Amino acid sequence: NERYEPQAIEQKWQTRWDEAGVFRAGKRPGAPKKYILEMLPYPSGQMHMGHVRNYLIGDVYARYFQMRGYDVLHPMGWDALGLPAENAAIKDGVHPAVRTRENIDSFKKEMGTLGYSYDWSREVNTSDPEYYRWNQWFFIQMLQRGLVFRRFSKVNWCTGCHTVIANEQVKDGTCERCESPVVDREQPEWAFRITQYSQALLDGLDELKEWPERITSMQRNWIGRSEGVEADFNVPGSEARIRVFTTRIDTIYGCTYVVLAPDHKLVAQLTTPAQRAEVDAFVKRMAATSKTDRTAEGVTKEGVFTGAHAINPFTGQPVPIWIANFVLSDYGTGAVMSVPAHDERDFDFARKYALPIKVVVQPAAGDKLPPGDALEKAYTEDGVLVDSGEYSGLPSAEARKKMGEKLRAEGRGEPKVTYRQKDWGFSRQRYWGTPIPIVYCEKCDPERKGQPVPLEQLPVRLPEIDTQTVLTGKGEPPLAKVPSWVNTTCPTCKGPARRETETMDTFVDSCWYFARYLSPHYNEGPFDPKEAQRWLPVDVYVGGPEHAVMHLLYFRFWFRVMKLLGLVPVDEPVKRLITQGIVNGADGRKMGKRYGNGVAPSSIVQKYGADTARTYVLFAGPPERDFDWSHEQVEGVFRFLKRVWTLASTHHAVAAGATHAGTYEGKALEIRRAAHKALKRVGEAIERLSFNTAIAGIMEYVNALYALGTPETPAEKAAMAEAMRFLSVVLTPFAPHVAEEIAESYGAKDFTVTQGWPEFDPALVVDDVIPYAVQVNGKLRAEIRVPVDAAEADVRALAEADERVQAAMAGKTLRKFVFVPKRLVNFVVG
Ligand code: ANZ
Ligand code: ZN
Repeated sequence: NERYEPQAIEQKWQTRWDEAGVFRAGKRPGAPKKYILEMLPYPSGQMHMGHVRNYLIGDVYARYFQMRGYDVLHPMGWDALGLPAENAAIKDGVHPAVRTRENIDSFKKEMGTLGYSYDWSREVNTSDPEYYRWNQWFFIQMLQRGLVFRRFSKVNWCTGCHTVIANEQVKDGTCERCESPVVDREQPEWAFRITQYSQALLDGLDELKEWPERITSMQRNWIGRSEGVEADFNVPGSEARIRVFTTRIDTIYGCTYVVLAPDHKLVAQLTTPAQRAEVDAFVKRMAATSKTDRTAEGVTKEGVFTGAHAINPFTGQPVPIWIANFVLSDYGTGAVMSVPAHDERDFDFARKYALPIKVVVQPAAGDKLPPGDALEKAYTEDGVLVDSGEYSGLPSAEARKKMGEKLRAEGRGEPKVTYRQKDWGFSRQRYWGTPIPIVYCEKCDPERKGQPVPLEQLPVRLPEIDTQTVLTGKGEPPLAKVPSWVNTTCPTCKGPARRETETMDTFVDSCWYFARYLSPHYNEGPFDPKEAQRWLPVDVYVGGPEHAVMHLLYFRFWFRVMKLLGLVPVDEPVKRLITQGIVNGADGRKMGKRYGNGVAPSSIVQKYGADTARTYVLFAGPPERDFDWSHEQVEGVFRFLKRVWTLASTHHAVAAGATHAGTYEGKALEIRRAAHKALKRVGEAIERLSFNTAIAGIMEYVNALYALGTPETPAEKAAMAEAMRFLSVVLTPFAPHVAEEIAESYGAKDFTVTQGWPEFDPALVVDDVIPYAVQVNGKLRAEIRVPVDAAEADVRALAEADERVQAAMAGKTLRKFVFVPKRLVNFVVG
């Protein structure tokens, strides 16, 4: 074929790959494995460029490693449960299952047109009861081990989605998904005790050498380990003791007041009659303000005095007890000792309410701080203690140690490590999720703790429903509106009982789906542990950086639970994480509905073909960086593939099948050198995740072959035949359809991924000529090309022979000659 017509070849190859099962995992049992994974999509109706890019990054590796001889697992599935389908159902009455099915079909069809190398025999759908059954199984295993519990707590209630959402989904007091206000609500909920793993999850980060530093440091901050001390302040004339958490016990002699969270349990008890009205009003106002609104940066610090005092355990002196908006009841102990001289927040607060400021730490060197009432701002660094009784003169760190030990010895406190991370509440009051496998029996379980559904009764399936009456977005949770489902029998007494009507957060589904791919139809457990031995951990995981502290932390937690259950052999699920950058529109803003700047992948595929779409998206920038869509560049890539096509077909008549037994010289050698260098350069760039330079390398290679012209001698023809085979090799990860066409026309008997990635010949890739910069008085005058191993004298002679250099030195005397091997020479003249 003379003309490049992608539409004529792409479908053909997609069908052939599919029929031959060329991307099935497990075909090479003796070979080393690679598990290449991309975050599974939520099947919305349409695939966008972000998806395309995400899957392409994985696809390059899947094809490349298969060519390198690995047994590659590259699966795909659907994160099919969740809010959007249910919210849509509330609007238009289409059952979420129906909509989800349609969406998956169209999404999958569209994926097909891009020629991704998936092993579809392992497809997983999280809304399949055979999948979520194992969510329920995990829940029960974790319940038995104390890793699931029911708590009564303050939750984030989204007023738009009518459900609880995670802290991570609240952005500036609104729901990340629907942008409705989020309010605090007290209610019982189920939670995973992820905090039991805080330290393990933190330590594990050190192992993750191939994760982006940005992601590991976000996880570190999120877990928020803090080393400090808990100390008790007694309240005279009361049994009450206020326990504070501080990272700066060394400053305790400077504590001039104590602050409790407005919802701290001692507030009511401690408040004096004179202060009650003011305190009650403040507490009430705070209760109606969400946590984010209370503590967001820029929110003014405010508080009220309770009228009570507490005794500083070191000085024995009383200090006033306040309550304030900035102290959180769910961090540390919900109470702080305030040291205005050494903490900025306490300083501002003390100034505002005229509370005393007392300096107790002086800088170890330099100017001394003035007395507290003359202080301009808090001194927050470590230093040497002053006015601190027997601790005066000690450096901060040493004082912290001594003071912590003393509190412990006296039973008035202890050193303590605190984590900012919270347990993961996963109850959702929605329909389209995994039913929580719990039943409540009034007789056997009067406290309503809940009893797990017996394992042999799993899965607890979602009931069939009348969509319009059940999915209304109002009133009780949807499942509570299905009496035939809610009413069941108690597993203990066989009497009447009620099912839990909450469903699980869909982040549960994405905690372990990658393991289900290993044995998607296994029914003796969530997956076959033998397969886990073979395939886990995942070698390369590709997804959006927005998952840094939810999915990527939750699934690390879950993996450790799976280890505990003996299901997986290692601690961490993923070796190398790649977080892809954003695809922006041509206007530089994130591509999508919001700005109406979307480019539909299908429009590009239809017009230019999948190979152009693929190659462009990978050429537009390094995978981890954002890029702006450029239509000119799409055209440019299309023209490049046309050039590739023309090159291959022009030489076909003379070169296909050509062989040569003798030596290669002159042009024949140049062709071979270009081919072997391309193989080396593209392979190395792929390994370094530099797909754009890999593609640039292919472009240069194609240019070099054009420049070398038509092969004439038998040696040149044979060299060109090899060059065309190599061209198909290096194109395979990016433009696999064109690659197959070329390979086939040059006599390949098998698919390019199966034929493999040949080793380059080291003798053919050495650069025997390198450039030298030639300077005169440090100023660049010329560039010369010199044999790599040329001696200093030879380089100098060549440089001196250059006309531009001679012109620059004319009439001057040489003072010095500088020679930097393989880089530059400099003539110093005067
Ligand atoms: C006294 C003190 C003196 C503090 C000083 C700091 C500087 P991280 O590092 O984030 O753990 N704190 C403790 N519990 C709190 C709560 N529930 N709400 C708001 N603030 C709380 O921070 C620990 C510090 O944050 C603690 O150390 C406490 O203030 C405050 F010169 O105690 B510090
Ligand atoms: Zn019972």
